[in-house]
Amino acid sequence: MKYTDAIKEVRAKNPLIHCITNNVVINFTANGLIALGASPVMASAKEEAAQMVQHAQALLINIGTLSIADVEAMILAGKEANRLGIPVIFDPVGVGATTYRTETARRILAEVDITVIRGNAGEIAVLGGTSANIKGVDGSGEGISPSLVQQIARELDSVVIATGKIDILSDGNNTYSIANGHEMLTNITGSGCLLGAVVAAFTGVADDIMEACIGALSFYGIAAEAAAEHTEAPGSFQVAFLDQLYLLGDSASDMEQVDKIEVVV
Ligand code: ATP
Ligand code: TZP
Ligand code: MG
Ligand code: MG
Repeated sequence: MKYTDAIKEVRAKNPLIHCITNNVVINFTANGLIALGASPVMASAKEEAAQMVQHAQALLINIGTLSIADVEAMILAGKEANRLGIPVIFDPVGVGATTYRTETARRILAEVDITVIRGNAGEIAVLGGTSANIKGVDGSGEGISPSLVQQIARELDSVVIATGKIDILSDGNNTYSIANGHEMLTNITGSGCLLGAVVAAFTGVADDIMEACIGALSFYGIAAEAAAEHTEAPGSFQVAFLDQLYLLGDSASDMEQVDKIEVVV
């Protein structure tokens, strides 16, 4: 499947994405998934988190607002997703900012087989054992080298996506940069968190995980570029961005003419 067909596949199959995510972005994530053509469900009670996975095509684990109960649910759901063979996307929000976050991220990586890790460049650097400049849940805006992302993907045995002005993704062998996007995404909360959910939707319907990730990242960045054309402040940008997730991409040429995908390592 071509990466430009990935969005059509999402819209045709309307995958259910189980999101155990933070309480800042729950509503934005649900609306973003619906706009895209997927279906969200948020079920974070440990009593039902694993059972809900049985209905889903992908699982998102996001540690943005951690509690002990959430961590238990994340691990139970993650193990069930592994048993069923559905993709698990992990967003290590704020890893490195506190010991609890770092220990929890390591525990999840040890206990759950993660398909794709999506973090800002600083979070990915921390997971790779490098120190990074973390301010709360925000990265410093500094980039990360493609070869380091490739090395981290090998070490963690997952596809790794490090986002920022330029996104880098690697499965440990093939490494790409994607330069689509708009800096307005840094002026709204949850743009990284929603991207993790969008990656989950694309991987949930795909045969090839890397191709699904390339499709998700380029689609998301191009949607942001289109939204920024019509708006000049964060409130209206957020609404326009949801609209573009809904409107963009039924024609492959919408994306092919403007994508900025390169092989880098
Ligand atoms: P942070 O907490 O540092 O804001 P995040 O988890 O929100 O990080 P980002 O790295 O901001 O994640 O990535 C979210 C989306 O915003 C990605 O699609 C990324 O490509 C895009 N993005 C981030 N910074 C820029 C930028 N300066 N220019 C264009 N797009 C950007
Ligand atoms: N605090 C804890 S989680 C969160 C905040 C502000 C949302 C972070 O969203 P993103 O997508 O990483 O900007
Ligand atoms: Mg952000
Ligand atoms: Mg984030």
